[in-house]
Amino acid sequence: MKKMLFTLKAFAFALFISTCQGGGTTPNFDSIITGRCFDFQQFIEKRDIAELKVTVNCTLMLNRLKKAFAWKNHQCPSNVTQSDYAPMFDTIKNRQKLENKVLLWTGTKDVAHDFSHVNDNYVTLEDTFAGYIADELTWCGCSACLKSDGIDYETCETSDRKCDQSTPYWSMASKRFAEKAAGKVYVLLNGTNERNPYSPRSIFRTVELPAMNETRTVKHLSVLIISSFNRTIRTTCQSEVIASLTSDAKSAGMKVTCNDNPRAVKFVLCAKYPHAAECKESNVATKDMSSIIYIIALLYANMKLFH
Ligand code: N1C
Repeated sequence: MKKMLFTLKAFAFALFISTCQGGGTTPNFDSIITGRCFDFQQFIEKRDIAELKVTVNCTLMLNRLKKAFAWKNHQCPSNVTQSDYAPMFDTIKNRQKLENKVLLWTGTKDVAHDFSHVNDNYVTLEDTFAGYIADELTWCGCSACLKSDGIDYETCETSDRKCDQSTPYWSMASKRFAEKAAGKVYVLLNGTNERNPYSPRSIFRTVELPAMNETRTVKHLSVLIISSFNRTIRTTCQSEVIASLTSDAKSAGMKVTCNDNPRAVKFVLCAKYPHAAECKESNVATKDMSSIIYIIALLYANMKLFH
């Protein structure tokens, strides 16, 4: 019995350690950032979005990015701020406005990208230089680590996501992105998530909306609420939390419209999950639906190959 208890304790401890320890900086961080930097500038030519074109010195950009966090321990509160990343952002030469194209998201990253990848009329932060180079990467520094570059490849763990050394990067990138927005802006919210879809901690609420409030160049906020297939719907356009978002956006000078499960997004989801029950609904003419799904699936596959 004692032996069993000990084994159980050891297992629980191992589980605790493994869940506490986040991963360290993404291996080959330098090469990935440099490769993405050249890649973006080369291939953006093929996408018909002039506003996204940039001129960046990749070596200088990487050095400034690393200088923001290298040799600094990851801790809470964080010792890396947005102003540490400012010199890096200053290497990105592009100040063009994005008129009627900005697609913001919160808690809906994958769908937002599925959608923007098949339609050049929508641009997410990850379609811009700053979002593209850092997407899905982890990074942090250490003051006394074994590697001589001051970057921690073992763990980037902090007690709160807010303290991650990458958080000020995303805040700064999101702020600059929102400042470029003009005309109509779209925001994709998750209607099936148990978390508040308009979370007071989200970058959308704390950074992007205030940035648009400052510039006053956004005149219309189109709220799109999407539901993951086969999940309980918790938030709709009628929900209190959307009333609160509407009120904030109106104070920022925007007209607000809201759509539950917009067809355009649903078609993209159905291209990805053609067998989902939601894609077989009789309220969509089956023949029309299949041909649209087919076209979108082709587009989707092309874009995936291209990316
Ligand atoms: O905190 P969030 O969402 O509201 O941030 C999303 C919002 C989007 O509109 C983007 O423009 O902020 C921008 N953004 C990114 O593009 C991005 N890519 C990756 C913000 N964060 C981004 N990440 C990572 O996801 C980053 O680590 C950040 O902390 C999360 C935010 O996800 P969320 O809570 O769903």
